[in-house]
Amino acid sequence: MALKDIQEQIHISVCRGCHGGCAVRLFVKDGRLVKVKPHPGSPFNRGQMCIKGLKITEMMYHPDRLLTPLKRKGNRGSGEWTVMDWDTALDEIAERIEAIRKKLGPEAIALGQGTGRHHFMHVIRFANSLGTPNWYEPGLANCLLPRITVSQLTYGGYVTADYYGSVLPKTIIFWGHNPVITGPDGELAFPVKRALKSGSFGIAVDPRRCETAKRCGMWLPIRPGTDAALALAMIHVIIEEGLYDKAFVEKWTIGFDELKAHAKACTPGWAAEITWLEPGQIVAAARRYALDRPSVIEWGVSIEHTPNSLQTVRAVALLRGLTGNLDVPGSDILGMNILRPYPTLKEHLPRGMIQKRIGADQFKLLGGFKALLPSAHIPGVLKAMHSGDPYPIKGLLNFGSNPLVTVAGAKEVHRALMSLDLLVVCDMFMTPTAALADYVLPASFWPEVNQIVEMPYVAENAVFAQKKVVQTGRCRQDEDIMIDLAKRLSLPGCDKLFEDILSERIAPLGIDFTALKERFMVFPPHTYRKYEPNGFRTPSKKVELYSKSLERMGYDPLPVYREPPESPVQTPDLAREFPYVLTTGGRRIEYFHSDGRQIPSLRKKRPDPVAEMHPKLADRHGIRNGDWIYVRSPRGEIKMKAVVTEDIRDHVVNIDHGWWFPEKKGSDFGMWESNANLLTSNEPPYDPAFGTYQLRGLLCGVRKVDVDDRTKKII
Ligand SMILES: Nc1nc2c(c(=O)[nH]1)N[C@H]1C(S)=C(S)[C@@H](COP(=O)(O)OP(=O)(O)OC[C@H]3O[C@@H](n4cnc5c(=O)[nH]c(N)nc54)[C@H](O)[C@@H]3O)O[C@H]1N2
Ligand SMILES: Nc1nc2c(c(=O)[nH]1)N[C@H]1C(S)=C(S)[C@@H](COP(=O)(O)OP(=O)(O)OC[C@H]3O[C@@H](n4cnc5c(=O)[nH]c(N)nc54)[C@H](O)[C@@H]3O)O[C@H]1N2
Ligand code: SF4
Ligand SMILES: [Mo]
Repeated sequence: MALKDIQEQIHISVCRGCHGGCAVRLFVKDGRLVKVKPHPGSPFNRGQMCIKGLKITEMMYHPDRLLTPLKRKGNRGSGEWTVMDWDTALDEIAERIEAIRKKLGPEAIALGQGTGRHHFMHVIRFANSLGTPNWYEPGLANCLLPRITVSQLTYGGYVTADYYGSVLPKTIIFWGHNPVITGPDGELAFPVKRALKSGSFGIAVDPRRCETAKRCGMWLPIRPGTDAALALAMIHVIIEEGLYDKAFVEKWTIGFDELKAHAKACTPGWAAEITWLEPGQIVAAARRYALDRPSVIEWGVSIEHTPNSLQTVRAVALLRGLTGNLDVPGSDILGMNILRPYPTLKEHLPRGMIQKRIGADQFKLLGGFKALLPSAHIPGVLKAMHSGDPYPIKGLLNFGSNPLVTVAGAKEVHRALMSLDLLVVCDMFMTPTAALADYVLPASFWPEVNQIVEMPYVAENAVFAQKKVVQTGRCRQDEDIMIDLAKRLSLPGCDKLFEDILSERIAPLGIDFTALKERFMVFPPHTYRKYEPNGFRTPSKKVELYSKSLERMGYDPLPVYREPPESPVQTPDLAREFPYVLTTGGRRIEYFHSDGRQIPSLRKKRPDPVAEMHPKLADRHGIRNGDWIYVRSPRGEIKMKAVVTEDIRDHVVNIDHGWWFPEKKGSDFGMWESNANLLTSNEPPYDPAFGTYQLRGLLCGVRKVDVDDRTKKII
């Protein structure tokens, strides 16, 4: 052993700087993480990492990191805090939860959380054991749930791209998805880059020529919010030109004739007018996907950020079924689901409470009995907080989310949080949301956490051990905090050891968590064509091109295009004042949503909130690259830095989301200046099944910031 290794301990673990999955080596010296390097032994990151993971020591040991529980001293949001020990903080929080529960019932306490963090399932467990149906995540209605649910309804399981076998995809459609930057949902940027380098042909459906599109052979610069029309036209071409897989369709699908009749009118000419694409581009993309097989569709969150999310995702999903690009080598493959489900204690949530879940009766696939992961509808929860309708919600326990910045309609979110009796926020840093809390609890970063990590996310083809190797201050892992709170409230399941929960999940692999930590990764060989012996796991045992389940729930059984509720076509009067199409939130490599703005090396790379526009659009307003501008929508106006680029189609403006300014401590952290969610709305219309609100394909205008305007507070 080298001398260096004696001084430094090296642990193999997994990064969770995004949804996660990169195998890492953590170098620990004197109880401190001194360095992180990629571990070469994983096919998912192939010995590479992104900048967010590599900067973890800078994040963990940042001077602003929360290290101890805090209690509010002055008025809500005054920024005055008392330092507390854990026992006192949790005793007091438990008492206040109990008081609300006694007075108004458990449903008056909501649980909030952020996107796919390690503690995601435990929040649901805590909510169920507390007896409240009202937990939520700002993704779900707007992120991944539509893709998972539609996959389940259409092919009986979630699908991900097959980059790990001996056959690579020949064609990859990146549909509103930029995995070279985002690598979400389990597959990481690295295998995508390798496939494109090794000859896979990429087709990017994206209003921007994003980082992934730049590596593709074809770019379809679509008008935001119109993806369902494109997918329907591709279905039309594939059927009318006879490009579908006839044997597969015959044997393994239902509803082909209905789909054929339905898509008859959805010609490339019809879709071209809606999507601002050329008919020839649509035909070429459809032919390539259907003929140059195996093919995959890498679908992203953009197709879900519309109030037509169910039908948009369904339209895209059907392309796989028509062409037989399902569970064969190099195609989109069905997950192996090698783990047992997380014990969410749903049996402890009384039936009456399920019915009381906010939004459950209206959004059946978000919160109803048929929902895969039933959760509450955020706009409804906000309303219950500030108006007491349909019943009061007076407490919010928020683990790892920054809703003031990440939920649509930031002003309403603020109003709702200000009307709470109890707000508990658990985070690593003081955020705009945490600043309004009664109690702020310090959370652990991923090298301080024990968990198991499924790859790909949801599909569970492989499992890794994430290990706690260091401890900072009094920070604690979210699950441990919830377990301690559950004990104080004597909730069901509170005596269960966390490690036993993890061990039970991996029991089907014949090992426990301790053994997994030693082995680090289990990645069984993939079984292709899992449907062959017993059919697909749908009611008909086939791919459901026509969905009777949706029909029974009152939703369209065949996909339909709906014009975005606010658009140059739908609201032409509004479009005179707000002439451009706005899309928000395309991800950046340096940041995860609203995280990371206080990390100097990341901020240096991306110092300002950005609005991208085409030179023609910029010229119309005298805007030059690097100018500060205002972007306005019918809801408000925010300040952004203009990036003028040919890599976006004319008439579209793309803005960053997640912006606040940790350095502006005394003034709401500048959250009213450049927050994209001041331009969005959480008002109806919503997707009828998921309750999705619109984050892409809104209307906006732009103007240059005048010199004397530059320091003005906008609202
Ligand atoms: N306009 C617009 N809005 C959007 C989007 C968009 O594209 N446009 N995207 C939407 C989508 S898809 C999503 S998923 C949401 C994401 O919304 P959020 O999940 O609310 O986003 P984050 O900014 O990541 O908030 C996470 C907070 O949790 C903290 N945190 C990180 N890890 C942990 C942890 O392990 N424990 C604890 N306790 N805290 C932690 C971070 O410091 C940060 O303050 O945003 C949505 N909002
Ligand atoms: N670095 C980093 N990685 C992340 C995240 C992060 O914040 N930072 N967030 C994570 C989360 S929660 C999520 S949901 C994923 C999202 O990751 P992706 O699914 O890749 O989504 P985005 O990057 O938001 O958008 C992808 C592309 O869609 C384009 N686009 C915008 N509007 C439309 C539209 O209407 N139609 C089409 N076809 N394209 C459109 C954008 O220009 C962008 O290039 O990323 C995850 N990974
Ligand atoms: S891609 Fe995600 S898991 Fe990999 S290093 Fe970056 S943040 Fe970590
Ligand atoms: Mo997300």
